[in-house]
Amino acid sequence: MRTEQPKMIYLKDYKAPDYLIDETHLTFELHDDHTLVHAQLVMRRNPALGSDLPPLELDGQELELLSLALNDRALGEADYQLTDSHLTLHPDSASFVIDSSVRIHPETNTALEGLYKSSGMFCTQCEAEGFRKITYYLDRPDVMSKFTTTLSAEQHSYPVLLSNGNPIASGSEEDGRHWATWEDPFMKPAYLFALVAGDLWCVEDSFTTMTEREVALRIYVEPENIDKCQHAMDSLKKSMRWDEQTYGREYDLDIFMIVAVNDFNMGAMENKGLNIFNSSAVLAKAETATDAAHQRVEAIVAHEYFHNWSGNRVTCRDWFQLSLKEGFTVFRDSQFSADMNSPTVKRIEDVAYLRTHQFAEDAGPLAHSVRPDAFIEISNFYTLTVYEKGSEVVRMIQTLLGAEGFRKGSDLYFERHDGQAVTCDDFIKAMEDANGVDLTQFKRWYSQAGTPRLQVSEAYDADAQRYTLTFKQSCPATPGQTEKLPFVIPVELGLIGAQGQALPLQLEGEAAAGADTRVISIDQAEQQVVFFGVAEQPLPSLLRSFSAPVKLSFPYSRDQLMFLMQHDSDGFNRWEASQQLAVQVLEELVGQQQRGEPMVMDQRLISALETVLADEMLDPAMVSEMLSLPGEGYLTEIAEVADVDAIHAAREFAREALAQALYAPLWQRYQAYREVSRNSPYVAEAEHFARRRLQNIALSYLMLTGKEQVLEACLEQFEHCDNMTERMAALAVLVNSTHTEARAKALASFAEFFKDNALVMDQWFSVQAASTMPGGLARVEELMQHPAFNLKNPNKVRAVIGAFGGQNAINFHQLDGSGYRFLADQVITLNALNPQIASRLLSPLTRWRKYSPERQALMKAELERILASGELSSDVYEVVSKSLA
Ligand code: B3K
Ligand code: ZN
Repeated sequence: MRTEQPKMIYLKDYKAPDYLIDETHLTFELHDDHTLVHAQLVMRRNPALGSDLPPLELDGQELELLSLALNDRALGEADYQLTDSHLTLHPDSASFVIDSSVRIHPETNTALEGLYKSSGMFCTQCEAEGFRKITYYLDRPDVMSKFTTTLSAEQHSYPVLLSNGNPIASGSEEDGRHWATWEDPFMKPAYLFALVAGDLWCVEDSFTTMTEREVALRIYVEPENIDKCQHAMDSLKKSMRWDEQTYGREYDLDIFMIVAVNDFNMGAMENKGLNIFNSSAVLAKAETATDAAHQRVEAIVAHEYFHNWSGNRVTCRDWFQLSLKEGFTVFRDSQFSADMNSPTVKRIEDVAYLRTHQFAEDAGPLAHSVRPDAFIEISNFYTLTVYEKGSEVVRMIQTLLGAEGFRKGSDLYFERHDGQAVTCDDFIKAMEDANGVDLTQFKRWYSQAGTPRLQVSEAYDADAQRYTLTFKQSCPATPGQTEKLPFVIPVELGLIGAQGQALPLQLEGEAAAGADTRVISIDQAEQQVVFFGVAEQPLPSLLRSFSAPVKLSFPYSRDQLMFLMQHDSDGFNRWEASQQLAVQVLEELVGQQQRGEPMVMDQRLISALETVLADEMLDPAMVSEMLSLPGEGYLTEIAEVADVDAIHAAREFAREALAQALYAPLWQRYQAYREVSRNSPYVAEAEHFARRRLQNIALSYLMLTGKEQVLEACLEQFEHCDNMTERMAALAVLVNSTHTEARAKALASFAEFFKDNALVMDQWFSVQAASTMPGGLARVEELMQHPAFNLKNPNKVRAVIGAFGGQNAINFHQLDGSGYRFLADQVITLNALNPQIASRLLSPLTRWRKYSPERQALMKAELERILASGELSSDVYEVVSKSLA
């Protein structure tokens, strides 16, 4: 908890460290009621900064100092200064050794940062600033050290003892304890340190690298989960091969380990050689994990593995540079997932997520640039902007340089900076140097927050056969940034003729027509692009593959959007046309609802989706994406003032209208696919994911018709399927239906069968917490009384409270303010237990400016109540105070 006014930390104040730590030797004595940590730090004055000897200020929090020595000389209280965040001592030579012993209490650590216990095992989470809760240290990423770690624990309860690097020695003691020593040959910052001790089993495999080295692969889990590791292991091997083939990156240690833990604040952590994962991001098998969970496991395993180069071998100089490793690594994992599955579908999913969530962040009170310039609590900056927009920025570099140029740049980056802690500027410089280009203006993407708008208009001169597109870019003000300079916006585009054919493109200065899809770099506030030799009035296909994270507008008519859905050669833009058409139709319905008029659905959306559904050649994954109407979250984001009730009513009305009109083809698809699922074993691969996805979307539409045969089919699927994907989908539609009896029965039998599987119960919780049926808050409060609920477990908090606040707008935004009050109460409780989780839960309240004055007042009042509730963690304080500012 905060004892002083929280301080803002600025990028402009960055200073290199006064001292370096060449070697770090750690000894952990793990006990059930305390842990002793001894640290020996081999240090020296940073030679780059001079030869004087300024005071040495080590970071340390919640540590009980037991002893301290400088060069073997024990220090007394007069020799150092101790506060609750620092230990200051006074070196008397340029090279010296510090020995410290501290006592810590992992057994009562509910913040899940530093060393803590989860389901009886010891584990760590040090990024960003958790290592300072383990020992006194220079806890900053630009201090890199060679670590040796010895851990000892009681052998019976903790047979497995792990840390980073390679195991070099181990032994038993007479008192029933044992120990192991690990040595990591690579220099690393403290945030990549990890330790695990527990009663774990492991699945083993091996990987032969591109230079024929054997690497042992191990996934450690609690014994009852040993049957759920194969998918993660397969994903790991695919990732290792992919990174060799795509980026020329080889793994560097003799062993790579993943450990699954049940209590974890996020998805996973890339500690060197010893990745620690939320069990939800490792464990997957057909019977207990959905297709989406399988895909998430594959993506997170890949993401953490890819960090070994983008993050660990080349790390961040300071935390303002977080996107250097996170944006780049998200980009790398998205390329990987695209290659393993369908690139178009992966792009659609990423863009839908970005536009719903990151665009909202970028338009709200917590908007910040990809490289922020100030923060109070770094944990609050593991954001969609740093991760997802950061990935979009890297993607734009690739679009501008081409795949080959980008690879040259990444090769140079890894070669030039291996073993260093660097900045986003260093990344860009490598891209520039490898390609002989100047990215100075492009770098505004790192420093300017907010989502740029790109307005496009057209003019066709039939006589001159000239077609002109005019681009106007602007960017709204964000906190602390009123004036924005033009961005470099790569716009990938093509022109389409009346027969649906791609028109040849001839730009100014070109003697003849060239490729029929181009990347045009828009770098001025207003800019014209002229196409020559255009024989007919074209329809432009703009921002193909969503080539830049901007809000594009072009005055397409609904008929033109239907035309693009049919004829655009870019798969992403065919989907985009379907979404824009649906947005126009839904916005019209919202207006009718608000005016109290009867809602009347534009038949064109129905007939467009009918065509999609009738196309047997179309990838079922694409059909699914097109059939999925824009979510309430996205409709909220694009609305000036979001009318929660009207948006929900309009979208439900449209879904029902589609279900009625398309009943026959949906029913036919559903039955055919269910038949396939019934007669073939579950396979965790893209084409099977796609089939089940469409099957389940069809089922959710069909249920809206209330037909008896659909309910029967739903129950048949729920009871007789062999996998969680079909079971969960059937349960979800029952939970959101008016078949109260069937719903209660299904929920009860599901809980009875899966009561001992925490991850399955998380799904059971969240499907109910997200149910838009009336009475949501009462349901959520009841769920929190369920024996399987536990406020100290982040997965449970996310499944119940997170799902209610984030995915259940109609219940959360009840006009009596009860949803807001509930969420604020939970934040206040969690603030004391786990500040990072408390701060994340706040997110729906931070968006208060989006809603009607009535709701705004209620939401604001809850934020104010939190602020006044007592001693706040820096995490919660920062989010609440910035939201109210
Ligand atoms: N690097 C970690 C995130 C750590 C978050 C700390 N609050 C996971 C990842 O992005 O790979
Ligand atoms: Zn990451």
